Amino acid sequence: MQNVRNHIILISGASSGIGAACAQVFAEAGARLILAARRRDRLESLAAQLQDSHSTRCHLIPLDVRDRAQVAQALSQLPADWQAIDVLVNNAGLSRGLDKLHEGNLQDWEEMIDTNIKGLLYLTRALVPGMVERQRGHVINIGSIAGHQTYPRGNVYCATKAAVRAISEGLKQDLLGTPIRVSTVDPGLVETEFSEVRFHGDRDRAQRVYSDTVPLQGRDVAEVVLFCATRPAHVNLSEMLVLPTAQAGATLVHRA
Ligand code: NDP
Ligand code: 8X3
Repeated sequence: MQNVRNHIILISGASSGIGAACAQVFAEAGARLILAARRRDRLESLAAQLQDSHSTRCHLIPLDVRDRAQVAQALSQLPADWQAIDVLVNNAGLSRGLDKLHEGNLQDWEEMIDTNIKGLLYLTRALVPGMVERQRGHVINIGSIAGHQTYPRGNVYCATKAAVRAISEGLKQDLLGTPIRVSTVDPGLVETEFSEVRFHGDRDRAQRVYSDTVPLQGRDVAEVVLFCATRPAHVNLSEMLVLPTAQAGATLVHRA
């Protein structure tokens, strides 16, 4: 098992859900954290809580991953002792809407494509060269079961997660011969702010997604991410599909 104590972990989308849970489990393992998301106040309170509970050193980069210039600037301005990033957890992402493709909202599409695909690419492009130079690093992309199975009205969201799979595969091929690892962790139903964001703030509709069943919690996924990062250097957990026991497919969820 590899120890991640004092390793530098950059987590995008750390202000909520799976990303915040990743911050928690890596803090418990003694890592240093670079926390990225748009909501600065959320990052600040998470960092304060982790500092109090685990003496975790955190560096915050409030940013919108869709903004290519902002990403490049934030990463190029990292203090010297935060530059040697060991693990990039590409987690920032969202779904917007659940509509038939021919009735879809173009703004929703752009937001998903720009965040889930382009944002992930910007961070990866900015950070992997340093990993190659240092001959050390791990990229862990948060995909989804939606990247394996397209479901009705999921169209564009599912396409973005299929893209995450393809990008992970391509990056793995391009890094072959280096010690850099690339993993994808692909969850099923996880109870986070995901559905509230998908349904543009409709909390009742969001709650129904998780009702009468037992979904995953952010921490369940975060523990798998930590497990990937702590395997011995010659072991790469290439693809991890993580479902609740009550889920057998993208749309096959047991409800009591
Ligand atoms: P949450 O909505 O709880 O968290 C999403 C995170 O992404 C937030 O921290 C949000 O921060 C961040 N984010 C969104 N857009 C941007 C942006 N433009 N720039 C920077 N950060 C951004 O949802 P989850 O934790 O569930 O989602 C995390 C990942 O897991 C996503 O990639 C999602 O697709 C994936 N996933 C989720 C599943 C689920 O059922 N919940 C299942 C499978 C995969 P902020 O708003 O502060 O910027
Ligand atoms: C999130 C899971 O099934 O809502 O990626 O698409 S699902």
